[in-house]
Amino acid sequence: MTSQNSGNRKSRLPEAPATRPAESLKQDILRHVLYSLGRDTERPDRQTVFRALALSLRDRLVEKWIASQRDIYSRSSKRVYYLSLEFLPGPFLRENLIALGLENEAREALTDMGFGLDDVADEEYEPGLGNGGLGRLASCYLDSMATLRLPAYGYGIHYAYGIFYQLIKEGRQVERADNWLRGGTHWEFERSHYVHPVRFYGQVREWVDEQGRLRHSLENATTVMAMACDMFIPGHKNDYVLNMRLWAAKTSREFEFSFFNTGDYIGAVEEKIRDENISMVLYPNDEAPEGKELRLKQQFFLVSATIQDIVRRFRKKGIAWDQLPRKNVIHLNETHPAVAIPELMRILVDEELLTWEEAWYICVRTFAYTNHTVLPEALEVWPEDLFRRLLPRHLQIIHEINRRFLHDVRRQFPNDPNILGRVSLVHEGESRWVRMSHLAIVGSFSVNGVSAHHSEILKESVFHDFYKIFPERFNNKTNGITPRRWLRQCNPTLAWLITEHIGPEWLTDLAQLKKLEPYVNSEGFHRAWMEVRLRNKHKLAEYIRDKNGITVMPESLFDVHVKRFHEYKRQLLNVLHVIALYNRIRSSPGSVTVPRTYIFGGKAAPGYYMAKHIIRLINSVAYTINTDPRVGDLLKVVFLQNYCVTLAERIIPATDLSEQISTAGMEASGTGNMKFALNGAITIGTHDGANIEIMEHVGNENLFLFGLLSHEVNEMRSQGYNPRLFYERDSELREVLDMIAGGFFSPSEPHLFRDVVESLLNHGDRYMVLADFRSYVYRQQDAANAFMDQAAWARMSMLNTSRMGFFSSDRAVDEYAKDIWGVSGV
Ligand code: 73E
Repeated sequence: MTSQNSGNRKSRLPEAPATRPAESLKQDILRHVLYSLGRDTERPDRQTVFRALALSLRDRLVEKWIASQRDIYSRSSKRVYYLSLEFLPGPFLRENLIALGLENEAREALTDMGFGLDDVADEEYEPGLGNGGLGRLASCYLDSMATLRLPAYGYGIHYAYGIFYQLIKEGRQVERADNWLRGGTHWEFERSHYVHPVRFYGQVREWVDEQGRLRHSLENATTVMAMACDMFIPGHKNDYVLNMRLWAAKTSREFEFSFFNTGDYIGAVEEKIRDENISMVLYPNDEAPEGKELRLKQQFFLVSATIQDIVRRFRKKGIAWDQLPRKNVIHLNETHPAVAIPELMRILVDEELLTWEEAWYICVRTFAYTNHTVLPEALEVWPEDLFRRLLPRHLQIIHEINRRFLHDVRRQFPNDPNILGRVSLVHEGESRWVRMSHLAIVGSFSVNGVSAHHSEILKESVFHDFYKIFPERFNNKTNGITPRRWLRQCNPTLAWLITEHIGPEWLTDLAQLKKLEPYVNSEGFHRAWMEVRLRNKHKLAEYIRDKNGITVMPESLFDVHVKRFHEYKRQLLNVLHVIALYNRIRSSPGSVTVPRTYIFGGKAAPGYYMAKHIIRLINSVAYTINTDPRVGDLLKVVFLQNYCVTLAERIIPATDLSEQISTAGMEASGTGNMKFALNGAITIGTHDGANIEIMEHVGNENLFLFGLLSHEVNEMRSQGYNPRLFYERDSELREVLDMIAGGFFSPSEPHLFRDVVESLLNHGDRYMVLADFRSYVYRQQDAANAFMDQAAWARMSMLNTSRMGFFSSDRAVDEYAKDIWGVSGV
């Protein structure tokens, strides 16, 4: 560790003025315009003002962070380390202003300088350091950990390029690099002297030391340095601030004096670039890992640097190693950081010279693991050869963990020899694979799923053997979302209306929303509620007109399907229904009475052919429908490009109907479903993930569930599902599929979408789109009928919001803290 001496711990923080009103904030902004950004204070542009405001807030955050750290330190609290390959924080400005209670001051200060807060906030470019739900969940949880004052740290990777920027060109997804750092880093501190070495490759040397102990060390390793970049996450108006530490890769050679003196200058620079590639780019694959060597390097890079940080803090305490689990818990967000388990073993056994048993005792009490998906293709495995080459010592340790584990299993299940192959950490077939989920389960004291339904599936099928071996480890923690960002910040007028009626406590105690229920029968509240919603829809309509050049009616039913593109999320089912509606309008005008605006958004992994093809189909269908004069205002289809947190914040408050239509049993939880319902949208969804719990809370009569249940999906599959039968029996469905296959939506390339239809009719329809089509169409009709009665719809909308209290990430994190982590607020 080459960190600078942090100075006398007792030194005092600079005195802050007792209050920091708008004037003081304005002075800070101007000071940063001049001294940090080197611009004329007379004529700063909007971007400069945004950056100066961000820097002024960072000043306040860092003061509070230091004070919070001192608190944790002086109480010697147990710490939570949340390890995630992804974080998706979204834009920080408004969030930080709200948390610091400085929104009005900022507005005033900026007005004084001739700027509007909204315009300045629009200057922010969000860090897209995650793919979707998993990364966004990590960020919601940090927000809640800060609000609950937990002694917690987020650890991740400082990717130079986040999730790609999506353009739609001629109906197709085109990816552009997301250079989120181009405007500078105003929220973070880059700690260029705060680095840890990370060592890959090389060979394991076995030797016997003077005490006769067998020792292991790594020789000829390649070393890369991990540099800390810190971003601050404030709690809601509680003066408490957490740190999200993201590691950036730096060449180790710069730290070696001789590096640039070897004569081969260009070669030296090339090596530098190769080393720094590790944190260059986020893998854009959601739920289908690419299995590339660089990805495994990224995982180990995060893990090694983080464990060094944890161990460094623990060593300072000067207490015995067996106290590690009493003072720390390391949470693994999915299996992506699971190599932390052999890494901690390696440090304890190889470096600290604990016995295997001592070290293992510590490990299994330190780690906890959350599983987020049961899709077979998403369960992470690595070729053993690759592991051996990149992390030779870790593979040895995994083998030893496995040997001992299988030994115990054999004793526990003497009559079931097949169980050994099923639970082994290494899959043995033609080729050998390390199974990361098995490693994570065996090495953790807690394994949780992310909704009640998903956690049951883990116990009953995916990890059933492990559940028999370690029943006490399995538990459920239903996901949650932060009400600060997903109501207060993204929907300020609705938030204001709520606060006006029930006070502001809901912001940190979302169950308080229940207090809205008495108002659902008040006409005045009804009106105000629907006015706010309509205003939000007007704003989104303006955005759509600006971006897509399409005019949509704010009074129409806004039916929204935004999320990553994946076949199991069934955007295709939605579009089949859109086409069916289109056909009804054409064949019997007057049969469709509720005008609808369909809004789609989401990215497809760049290598996921079918997902990209479905995006193209949606855009082609949109073009056909939007330009058909027979349709008029009855139906509009819009694809908004580059769905991201910023865009979600615009869309969600303007949504009437929220599409959550995954094949039952496939969406572990979903969190978008919660964001929509919290903002008063009604869900149309399947019996899947957290939809089921949303139904239990808001009431069956306040959402539209349809489709097969997950056990029915399984039964239908095992009995030999025949999608053709549905095609043959259902003439409306048949017409839709024939149009797509026949080139109706791609007249210049009639065969363009044939393989979409093939995947349904001839390749088994893995996601049961055809099996659920009819019940979806019926339920959509119910939704349209309900929308015609605006008073009844308003009631449903209000009841959704008022009953969503359970889905706060504060509740979820509190459960993690009590049931898994054993920590409480400082
Ligand atoms: O159901 C969502 C869940 O709400 C699930 O698909 C998602 O996690 C959300 C938060 O719990 C998820 N993402 C991934 N696995 N599950 C994933 C896998 C590999 C790479 C990136 C993301």
